[in-house]
Amino acid sequence: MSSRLTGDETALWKAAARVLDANWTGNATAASPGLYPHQWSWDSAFISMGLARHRRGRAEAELISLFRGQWADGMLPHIVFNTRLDRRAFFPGPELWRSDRQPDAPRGVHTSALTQPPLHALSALRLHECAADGESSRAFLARLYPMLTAQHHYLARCRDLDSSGLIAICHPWESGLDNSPAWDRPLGALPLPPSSYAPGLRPHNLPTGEDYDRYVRLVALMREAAYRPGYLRDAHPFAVEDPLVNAVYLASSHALAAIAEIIGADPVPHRERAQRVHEAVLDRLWDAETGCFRARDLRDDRLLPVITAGSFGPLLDPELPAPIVRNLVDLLLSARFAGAAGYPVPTCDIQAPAFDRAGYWRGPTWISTNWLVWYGALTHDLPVVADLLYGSTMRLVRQSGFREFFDPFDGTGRGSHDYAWSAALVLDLLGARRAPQAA
Ligand code: 9WN
Repeated sequence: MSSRLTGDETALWKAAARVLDANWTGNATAASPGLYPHQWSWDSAFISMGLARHRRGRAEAELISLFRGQWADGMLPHIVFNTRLDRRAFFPGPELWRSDRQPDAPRGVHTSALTQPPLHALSALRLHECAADGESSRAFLARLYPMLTAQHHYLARCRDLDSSGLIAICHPWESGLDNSPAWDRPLGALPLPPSSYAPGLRPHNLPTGEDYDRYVRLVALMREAAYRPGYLRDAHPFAVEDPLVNAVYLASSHALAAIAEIIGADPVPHRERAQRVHEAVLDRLWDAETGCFRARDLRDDRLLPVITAGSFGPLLDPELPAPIVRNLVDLLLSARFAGAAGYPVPTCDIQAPAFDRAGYWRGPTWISTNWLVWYGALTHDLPVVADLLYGSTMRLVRQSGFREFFDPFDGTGRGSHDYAWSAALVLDLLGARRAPQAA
């Protein structure tokens, strides 16, 4: 901790550190002790950035532990199950995925068979940027680099379903923004499964009922096809190119290039990939008519109608043209997002019919999406926007604690308590504030 933190910031720092300490399981961090007791992929990327400011060794262990779950084809699963817990500790547990029957899945650990936004290279680079011991940090990057490269190869080889350069998600859970209204149209087009899958024990606030049945049905379809890339490309009913997922992929490709330079590997293929994604995001996901990015449904090749916080994802692209950056900032500050919310950024356009202030990813503010927009604002040297995000995020946790998500109008905390990424990203924000060069 630094003397440059105010007394109140020091109290916040200690409270956030306590959450991360309490959620530590020995080799990784439970996303939330009661609700999500296992290790989630993009959670770990966020969490390790907070751990890097608090307990450096654990930040590295967190990522290494996650990559234990990586499949032989490079796929990094969205859940790595804690084998010490009861198999029924979380639904859907290992029995839905049956990774143990897949030849590519690792032995000795159960995983899901979906992936999540590939934030990990960006996170590894951030760990390096705030490391005190440069040499040991370089050694860590050298150890992680082949795993990160394999993850990116998998995405380029198996998830660029239309050879456009963009990667597709094949399940709403892969977006990280599970029940975002952006997915309503492709999800609604799926026939309802004959019987209900979702157990009655899903906690209040989470997506339930028909949506949940469709989520599980999509997994069952993938599992029946043995998660084959050819099936995902040609037949799977849900295939969407999302601006946030692709922007994270792009930013991580730049980070991989930087990591390659640090450890003496070849950065060029990563730079070329980033350039390709940059062009394809503009070409395929920018809707000039409405001045924002939207997800594209590959099954009917149309842009999806709802504008969400994911539309701001491309701010993570350092090459985003200035007029588009201005458009996004105008939209962000308008009454559709920050302009009409006391506690921005709502995850869905407030003026959209699907907006729901309490509905998980259908309106509430989340610390992760705030952090991504904050980081994007810094990428484009927009200090006023970055300060808005910083202030709003601090106000949320000061008022309501490290909750899972928050009412965007009055800041009420919702979902689980002691949510790890909420605590971790507050540590990162505070850490960046006191050492601006690491921001
Ligand atoms: C489904 C763990 C995860 C996050 C997701 C968030 C939520 C799970 C769920 O929790 O998803 O994987 O049960 O709804 O939507 O972003 O990674 O924190």
